Amino acid sequence: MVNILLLYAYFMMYPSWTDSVSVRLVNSNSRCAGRVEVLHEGQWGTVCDNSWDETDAAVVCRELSCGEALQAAVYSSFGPGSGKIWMDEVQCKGSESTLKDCRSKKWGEHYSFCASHKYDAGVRCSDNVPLRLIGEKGWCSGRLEVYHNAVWGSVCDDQWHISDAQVVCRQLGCGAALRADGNSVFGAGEGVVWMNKVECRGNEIHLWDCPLSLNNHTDCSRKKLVTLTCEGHSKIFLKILVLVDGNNSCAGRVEVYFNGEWGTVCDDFWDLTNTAVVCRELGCDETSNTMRAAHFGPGSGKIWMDDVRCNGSESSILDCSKTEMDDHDCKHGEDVGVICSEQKL
Ligand SMILES: *[C@@H]1O[C@H](CO)[C@@H](O)[C@H](O)[C@H]1NC(C)=O
Ligand SMILES: *[C@@H]1O[C@H](CO)[C@@H](O)[C@H](O)[C@H]1NC(C)=O
Ligand SMILES: CC(=O)N[C@H]1CO[C@H](CO)[C@@H](O)[C@@H]1O
Repeated sequence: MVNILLLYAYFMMYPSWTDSVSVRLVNSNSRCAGRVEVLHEGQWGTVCDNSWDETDAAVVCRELSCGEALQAAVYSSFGPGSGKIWMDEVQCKGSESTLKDCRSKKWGEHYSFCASHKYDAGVRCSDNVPLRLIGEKGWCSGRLEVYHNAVWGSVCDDQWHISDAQVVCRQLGCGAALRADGNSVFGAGEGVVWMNKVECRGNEIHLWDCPLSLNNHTDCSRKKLVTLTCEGHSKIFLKILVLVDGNNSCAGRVEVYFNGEWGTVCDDFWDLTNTAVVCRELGCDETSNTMRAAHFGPGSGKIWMDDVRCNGSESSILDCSKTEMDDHDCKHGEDVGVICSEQKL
């Protein structure tokens, strides 16, 4: 009887549960971006960011009817949650209709370092930010693309100024603009050119609030595209695939984000100096070990980097000497991994 009463109280308190609302994005000014929270046993809880990637984010964006996934945010970039951490090691295949159907650790089970809520996962979907930067240094710098008529396109550089870049950087959550360049500094890419003559004052909330020309600008040369650099973070993470207790976010296969895709790094010429740069970039202990030959399991998709040779003073692995991105003679069996420390807290 007590159980039935509890159940009744439960449904009265959480009617949305019956509407199968099971995921939400919080702590941003949009319902299509934020920290991921899932509803389970009548309680909202967070998702720890181990293995969190674009495929997982895409499932969330689709579930919320928020368009495409632009970013799988890690390290509580939308602020730490509180209470339960319901999911960890989420590994969606991409076809799931709800995040709750994705493979993960058991509900409520997670690595111990997740308990601090320092590693809550987040998502940005395209319906929130119809902008993205395509470049080598991750999410916060590169060639600007805007999402219009369900197609991503570039922006022409007539009248492109730092005040315009300011608005883009802010809208992407990337802090202040450091540079606003034209002339396709980050490469010419391909596809349509949607925008030209952007004239922001700098304090607008959205790029689309600025005077601009939105059209299929076939007259703009691909050598005249807008690029910018914001002060935000670079994107690199370690993918943990080995589900053994005691492993942590400072150990795993190295994956880097480039051109809208996560990819691995080949172990040719990889040495401890490289490992130390990765560990420092991630804010992990620099006392480290290199794990060659896909010790953490082979990745899939792109192998972005090969013949990486860092001198140790680089602040990002992407600054180290290496082949051109995607130019390699490796197989995923050579994916490099690192172990930076026992635990990051
Ligand atoms: C832009 O215009 C060109 C030339 O008319 C056309 O081939 C292309 O399909 C158009 N692109 C889009 C996305 O409308
Ligand atoms: C290390 O490499 C970086 C990036 O290529 C370069 O800027 C720096 O001067 C190099 N430092 C040394 C000590 O060689
Ligand atoms: C792949 C890997 O390094 N796994 C380690 C995870 O942690 C356990 C226990 O601490 C080790 O035994 C594994 O080797």
